[in-house]
Amino acid sequence: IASPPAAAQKFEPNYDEAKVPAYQLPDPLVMESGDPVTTAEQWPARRAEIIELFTQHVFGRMPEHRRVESKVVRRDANANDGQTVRTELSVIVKSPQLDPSNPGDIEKSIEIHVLVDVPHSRGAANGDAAKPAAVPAFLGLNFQGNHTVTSDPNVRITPSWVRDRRDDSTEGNRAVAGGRGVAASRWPSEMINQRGYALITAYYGDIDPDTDDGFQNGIHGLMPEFIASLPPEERPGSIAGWTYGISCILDAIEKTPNLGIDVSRVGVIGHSRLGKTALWAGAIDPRFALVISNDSGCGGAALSRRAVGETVGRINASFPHWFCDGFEHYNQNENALPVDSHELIALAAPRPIAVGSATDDKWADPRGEFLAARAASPVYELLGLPGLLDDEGQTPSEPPQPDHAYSSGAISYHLRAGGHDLAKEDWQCYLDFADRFLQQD
Ligand code: GTR
Repeated sequence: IASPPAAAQKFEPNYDEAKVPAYQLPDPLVMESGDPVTTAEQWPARRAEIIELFTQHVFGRMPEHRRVESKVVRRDANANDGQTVRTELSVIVKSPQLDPSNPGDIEKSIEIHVLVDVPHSRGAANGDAAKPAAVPAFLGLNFQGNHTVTSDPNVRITPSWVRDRRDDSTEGNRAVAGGRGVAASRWPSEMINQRGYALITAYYGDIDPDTDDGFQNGIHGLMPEFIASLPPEERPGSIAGWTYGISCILDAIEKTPNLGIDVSRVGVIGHSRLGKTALWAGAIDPRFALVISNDSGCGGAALSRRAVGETVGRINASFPHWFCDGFEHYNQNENALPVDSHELIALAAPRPIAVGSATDDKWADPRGEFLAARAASPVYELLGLPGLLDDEGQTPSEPPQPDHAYSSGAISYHLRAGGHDLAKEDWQCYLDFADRFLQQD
């Protein structure tokens, strides 16, 4: 079902709770066959079903296989005034499958540049003979290039396509030096390092350009045969592509010696469309020890069935390349969707997950994100862990007050006062939550 073009559609977002349609959420603890899931042993089979449903109906399918090479291109042991060991990696992602019987098959590759900031005093990357213990890390894609997360003049400027921002940070669709540091507030690497964590970040456009290019470029361009072999509705969108890239980055981190990162303690984080991406990455890549969704909204942590703010129909009209075409069946038809966002959150179980919203970010439906986080709790409880708990250790009936987190369970939810952003206050919540699970001392 194709939606009318965005311009032809007059969209009035609903923000009135009284007008939220009646809905029933799919039960994460009932198999597609109707059989209930009552023991922890039965969860993996249900989990696999939910992953398959999100693959077919929301994000599309990517290959299981990845081929990744990684090389250190720069190391600076004195970044952030000596507090940080900064490493830049060149990560080459190759076509996942070549047909050896077809000599015409040409191997293609893309390059993702990865910035790795490890606290100087902690990581093995400082070359300390005593080899201090490797640190846990946060891995997140950024929106404008690694050179925008820090004012360090040595960080490479991405040569990939960027959105023309019509300011000093871009010239047409090219990133330029004027953008250095413009996104630093979203990536407070000094603060993250001071708390004993590394930061791993890469530009999402190095993986797949955020334009509707018919999937000729970026990661999809590496695998035309694979994509052509899929049912058209399951062809992967950009979110699936960015997610695949995130797993490739973790492969590269695993392969690179002496980075000073403990790969068994890496959390995946993302904001907005990259928050949707972080949720899906955490769901399908079990190596992530923590999952963080910041203001991810529609197609992310917000319940689609509420249709508050941005809706499935609206997001598919504005961003037709983000999801698979199968998702369009649910335009103005959210109740027919066989999954909803509480199940995307529950796919992290038993690993901890944090969902962050902001009071003024109504478009992303903060209340819908809270309700989804809460509705993921039964899966955690089945696995013997507390889900979302309020300050009294009870299931909360209402979201927390602004600038307060409900974070004593394995699901954390906080509501920052302010607008759509990944702010220092959000990081403080995520760092506090991560301390409970990822720090060993
Ligand atoms: C908006 C979009 C949201 C969110 C946001 C972002 O335009 O409607 O779903 O993803 O972009 O990524 O900043």
